[in-house]
Amino acid sequence: MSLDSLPDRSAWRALSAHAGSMKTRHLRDIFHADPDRGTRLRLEAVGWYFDYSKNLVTDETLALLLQLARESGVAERRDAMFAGEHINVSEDRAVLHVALRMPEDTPLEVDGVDVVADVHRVLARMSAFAEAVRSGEWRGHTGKPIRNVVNVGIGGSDLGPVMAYEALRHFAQRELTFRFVSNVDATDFVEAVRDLDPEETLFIISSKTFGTLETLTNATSARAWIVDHLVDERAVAKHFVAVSTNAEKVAAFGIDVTNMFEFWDWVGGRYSMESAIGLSTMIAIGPENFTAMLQGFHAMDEHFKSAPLEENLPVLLGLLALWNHDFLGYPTVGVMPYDQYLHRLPAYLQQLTMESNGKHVTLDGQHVTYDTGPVYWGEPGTNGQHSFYQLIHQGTTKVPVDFIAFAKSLNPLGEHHDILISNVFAQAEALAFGKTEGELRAEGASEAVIPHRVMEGNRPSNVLLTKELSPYVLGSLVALYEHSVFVQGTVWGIDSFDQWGVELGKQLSVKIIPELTCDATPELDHDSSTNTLITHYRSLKQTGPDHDHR
Ligand code: G6Q
Repeated sequence: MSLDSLPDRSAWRALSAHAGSMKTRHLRDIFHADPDRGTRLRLEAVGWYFDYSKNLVTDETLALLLQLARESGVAERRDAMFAGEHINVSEDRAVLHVALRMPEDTPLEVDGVDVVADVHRVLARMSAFAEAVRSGEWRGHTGKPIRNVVNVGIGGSDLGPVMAYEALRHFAQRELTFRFVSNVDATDFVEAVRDLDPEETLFIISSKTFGTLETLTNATSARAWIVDHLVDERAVAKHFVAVSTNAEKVAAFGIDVTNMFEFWDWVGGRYSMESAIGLSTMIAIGPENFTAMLQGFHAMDEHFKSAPLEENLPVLLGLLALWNHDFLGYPTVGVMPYDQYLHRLPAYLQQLTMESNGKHVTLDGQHVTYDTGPVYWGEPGTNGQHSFYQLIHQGTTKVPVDFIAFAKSLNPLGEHHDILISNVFAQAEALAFGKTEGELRAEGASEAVIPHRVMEGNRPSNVLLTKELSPYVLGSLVALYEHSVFVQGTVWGIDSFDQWGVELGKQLSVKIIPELTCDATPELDHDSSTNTLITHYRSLKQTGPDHDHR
């Protein structure tokens, strides 16, 4: 399908003109003129209730956005992804995280291989291993059962596992302790293991490439920690497993490849939490719950694949984000889960959205002439309300917010849950409708304070509501955001599946590492700022401990 460049598509041009008039309108008036929109601009799919009526959109806006999706070939590219075509063009790879959650009886041949059969072969090995650890059958080197599981990985090999563990803690085997080490800062490793018994500790070294400096540095320290305490190199066999695509490097590191769980180059790091990268999740919640999570992912995949665009949850979520960013000019999106278990979801979504769509060239290498990926950020509610929500309500930057909420608490306790959820509805209401001078006066507010208390409103939000957090629901939620990222990336015509932007920093740090050792005297040939920083660092390193600052 050949496409016009984005700014030349008729829907894009129409939306640009339409945005001019929408910017002069207020959600108060839009609701006044269309009082039933709250019952109309909503969608129920895969157990989710999606209220998008508090966006600055009309039926015309929505029709134009859907036309834009059609003119941008969203459905065609989606089908190409599901068929295993190499839609990651800059790396010439298929993009098949959807295959990770396909049922066993749905073969999918890609480049001559049934990838679904491979997925289920690895899932079966993961299940057997997870059960062995959970039951105590897998013993450490000295014969003690494993009580602590430490995932060592970074980026996509960390954020998914830690987010999923935290999200699904309620379903976890509580006798086991889980830790996640990602940062090359030794503090991360030292603090993670300081109260653990090495005899009862299993490390999962998670790295797609098995070449990531941070992970290999932490893994080397972990191996030294085990070998030093257990005083036997052979202990590695019982205390280390690997998750990777690279068997050679796993073996070179000293982990027996029979203790390696594989995945494939068609799984992007940030799209890998339900692959073998989710081994820690499976050990925590058990294979049955892990399967339920995969089913949740798959249900959203099927919905994305088959629902008409106008009733398609990821399509609408993606198009609304694009409308807010490209046409209304809002630079960020706040994601606020009103559930403590989801406290790492914003960090996870930051990577998913920003590493995927933070790109300035199109698939054919042209510099874009429009804005791509917005900044995603957030915190769980209600904590954020007592810090940065001030700016969201009265600041000069508008922040569209995705509120995520559950009708039932996993920890019902007194009035807590109704209080929590009342805040979701109240915040969305306040953002949209604000508070006028007239309302304040009627309440008897003093004239001097009225300007400070006026809430302009007209700030868009979505509410995603479902019954209860579960492995299935988490899977469907993550798949929803994955596909909404896909929709936006497709309209922008960018490669949402590569990440060249993180490479340069990695290369430069490798050059600088030897320059930081104090006795090294290599000629520094960076810019004057970097040279001076390195020199100053070296001299600070040589000074004694500064007790006054402790
Ligand atoms: C994700 C990125 C990146 C990656 C990490 C870890 O999409 O590619 O975050 O996951 O750099 O890479 P390894 O798993 O290869 O160690």
